Amino acid sequence: MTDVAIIGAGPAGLTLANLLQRNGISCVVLESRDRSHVEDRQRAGVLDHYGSEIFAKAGLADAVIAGAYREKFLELRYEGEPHFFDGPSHAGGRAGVIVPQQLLVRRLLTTFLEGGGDLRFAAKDVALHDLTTTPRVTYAGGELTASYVAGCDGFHGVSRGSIPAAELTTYSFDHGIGWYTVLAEAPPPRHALMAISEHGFAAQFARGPHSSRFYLEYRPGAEDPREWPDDYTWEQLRLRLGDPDLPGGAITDKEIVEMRSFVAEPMAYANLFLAGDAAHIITPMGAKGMNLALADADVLATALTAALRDADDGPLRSYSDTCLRRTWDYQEFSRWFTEMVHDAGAQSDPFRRRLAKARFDRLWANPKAAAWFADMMAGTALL
Ligand code: RFL
Repeated sequence: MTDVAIIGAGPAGLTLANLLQRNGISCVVLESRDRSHVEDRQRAGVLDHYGSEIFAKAGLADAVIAGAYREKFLELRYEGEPHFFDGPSHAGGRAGVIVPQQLLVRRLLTTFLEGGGDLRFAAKDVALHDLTTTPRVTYAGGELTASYVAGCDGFHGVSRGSIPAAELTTYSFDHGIGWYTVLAEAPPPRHALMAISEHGFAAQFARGPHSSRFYLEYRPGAEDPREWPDDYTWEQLRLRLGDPDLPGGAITDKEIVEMRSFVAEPMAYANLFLAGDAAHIITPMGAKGMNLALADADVLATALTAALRDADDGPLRSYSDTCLRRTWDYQEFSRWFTEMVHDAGAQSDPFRRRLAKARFDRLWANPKAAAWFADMMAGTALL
């Protein structure tokens, strides 16, 4: 018997496990993959200010975010013309830091295990039972009972599917946009760069001293960019970034990123609580996916601690509502940002193109609009 069975050792599950461990609440983490797979999975890169505060507040800043590089400027390039957005100065000094997700996961894993944590890798065929009484979790080769289960097993995990369909309302939205992303041996940009152009959206981010990750919007269904010759990719990047001299280089990885949003409501059923991608996914615009997962884990850790240590289940009962407020707020922000940078393309409706330009102009003309944008980028408390 343990206090909390945590399904999944991604950012949500590992953050929750560390926070519970620090609060003296027992937990067991069950992860279906092996350790090297979990540690090497590359995804998010930006920990927002609110996310780093979660670790600072728990006394985990040194263990988790030591040495992280602080982001200052975001370059938003409009038809080749640079505009530098100084987020921290608009948000009272609050800024995100660059922490690759695999580094965050590795550090959280190490900290949890060094603290005596129980994490079982390669736990296949996890199934949840008796969620309305004393939950039981079975997996290939084992079984455990727990007072509560935290479903942190991502979008394709088993936890969400363990909730009776009649108890769940789901919302899905396809943004009708595709992103083609390539990793290239090409010098990184000075600042994170997003380019708005009639030729389509493009972005460039540093991935080490000699490489860059590029993103290019494409039309799903009408074209498959994985078939584009690399020369064409570079030509498109030069056009969209408005930089005919952009140096090329070997392309070492090509992927498609889905621009999809999903929310499941409520994020709880009986003694099961969903956190992170298990409950919601969001487009990469605004870089909020991992940060939402961490924020859910923080709220859940506090609520489980109140229930188990102080016999107060009020915070657990409001867990779903608390997290859904932030989830929808970030979904709206991500959609707002998506429209601003994609609707400017020549394929867009002319009216929407003008709206996108007005949205962009407001950021530079109205300090309150800039402050709101910077605040959303830094992450909000919303409790
Ligand atoms: P994860 O990271 O998917 O972890 C879930 C864990 O659960 C395990 N699992 C199971 N374990 C036991 N039994 C089962 N049946 C299981 N099924 C699954 C999995 O192996 C895994 O270890 O979910 P979590 O913790 O909620 O974290 C969510 C974030 O990973 C996700 O939101 C972000 O990666 C999204 N995202 C980004 N977020 C950002 O904030 N900034 C970014 O720049 C950013 N870029 C990205 C992204 C996601 C991407 N992909 C591929 C989805 C870029 C990409 C390409």
